[in-house]
Amino acid sequence: MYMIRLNGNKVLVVGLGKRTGLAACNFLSARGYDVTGNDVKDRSDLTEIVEKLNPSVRIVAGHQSPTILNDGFDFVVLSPGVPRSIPLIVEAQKRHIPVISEIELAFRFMKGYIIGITGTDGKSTTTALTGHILKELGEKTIVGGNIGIPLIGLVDSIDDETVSVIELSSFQLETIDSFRPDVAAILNITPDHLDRYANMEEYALAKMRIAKNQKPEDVFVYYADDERIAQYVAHVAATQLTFSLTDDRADAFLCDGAISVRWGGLLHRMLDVREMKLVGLHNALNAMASALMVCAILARMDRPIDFLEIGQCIARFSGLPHRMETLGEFAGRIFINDSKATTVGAVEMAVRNFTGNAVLILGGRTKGDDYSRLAKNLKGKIRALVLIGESQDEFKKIFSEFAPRCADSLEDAVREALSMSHPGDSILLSPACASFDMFTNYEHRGEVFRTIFEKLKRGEISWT
Ligand code: UMA
Repeated sequence: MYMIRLNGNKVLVVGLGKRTGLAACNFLSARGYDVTGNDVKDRSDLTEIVEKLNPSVRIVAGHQSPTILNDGFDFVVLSPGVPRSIPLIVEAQKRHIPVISEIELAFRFMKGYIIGITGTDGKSTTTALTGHILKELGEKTIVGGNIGIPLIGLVDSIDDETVSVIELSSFQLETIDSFRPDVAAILNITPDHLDRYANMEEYALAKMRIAKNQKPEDVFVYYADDERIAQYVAHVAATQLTFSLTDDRADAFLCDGAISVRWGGLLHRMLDVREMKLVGLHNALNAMASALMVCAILARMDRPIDFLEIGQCIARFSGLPHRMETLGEFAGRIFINDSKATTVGAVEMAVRNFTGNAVLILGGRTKGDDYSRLAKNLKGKIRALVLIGESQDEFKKIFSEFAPRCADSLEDAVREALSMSHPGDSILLSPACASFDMFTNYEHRGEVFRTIFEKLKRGEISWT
């Protein structure tokens, strides 16, 4: 396998975000590398990060001119939020300076076993669920990557027996080189990040990179009902395992309402989906993917597989915050926090079980998704629509048939939603957009929503 050599010790880390950039700089400088951190933001906007950086890290802030490279760097670590198309990175590539993601960097130092999970929707839940099962089975497990702590920040806690369960975004996969998971999964590929990718093919190919270094002894798990993934699997060298809602020839499927796995020539019933705390068919799919990944990694580790016990671990998993998270009831309305839903596909999934009894809070920073499709698919599902964020003008037109109301803040949006809803309805924050126009990230958006709900309950906010 061709592998970029990371010779030398002079490193440029591009993108000084709270997560990746900070962790990558500190990891490298602790190992004696000569590190420069760069960000397009001015230094005054990076105070919080600078305070946490190892003092030996040099900072170049406020611009991303290619001239930065004249300092002579041996390699570049690129944060996932920074596109490879910026002139600094284009120039680095022209000068044959290796450009890698923090995931690739971490991989060079990793031990133990690796499960890598990607997909447009459901990857955080599936990553957390897979980690939860392995932990409950008593395996030493870490969970991170695009969810929670960046992988580079976890490397020091990994040993030969650790299973690292890593959520991977397409952004992170763009600049892997030799990264090779023992078990990889692609859950689904639906339109997302089309502000970064020229088209769906480019986005899908970025996701497929998860399997590019896998060998036949590795395992690749994928959703057999997804036609887009099916187009690319012929090029995957790993042993392929499938999960499906419709095809009982898949390796995991629903058999009489039970998640069932074909393993070693036998069919094993794991659990009835009604035993799961996670609701919805999309979560049954996530659970099937997790079940296959757990079986595959246990087999790789020469551990026995107790199918019923894995089923019970799945049943006990109660999900993650900000993903169809029921906050509780106020004034007869159920508040649901689905702030993590930043794509059309995720919102379609969220409203699936509503029949006109939800008020949806939608909007934020758009990502080139097909919002007209969402407008069609919301029909009959929601009672009313409240728009937030910088997408308001665009969305007022696209969703005009719902006569949406606009709100300047999330608190105003909640007030509007309360006034448009009836007792028994749900108030659903499921924005279909990124949060960065109004919030630090989707977690922040979800926490603000939770705080508004709690203040309403305590009578600290009035809405009538
Ligand atoms: N920046 C530049 N130049 C640019 C663009 C950005 O310098 O052209 C700077 C920004 O000013 C900022 C920094 O880059 O200071 C931000 O870097 P980042 O966006 O990589 O942010 P991190 O905080 O390091 O978070 C990243 C992931 N962010 C993105 O991919 C956008 C986090 O995923 C991830 O959790 C974290 O690394 C740890 O691995 C978030 C996400 O939204 C949750 N992911 C997308 C998704 O899930 O769909 C891909």
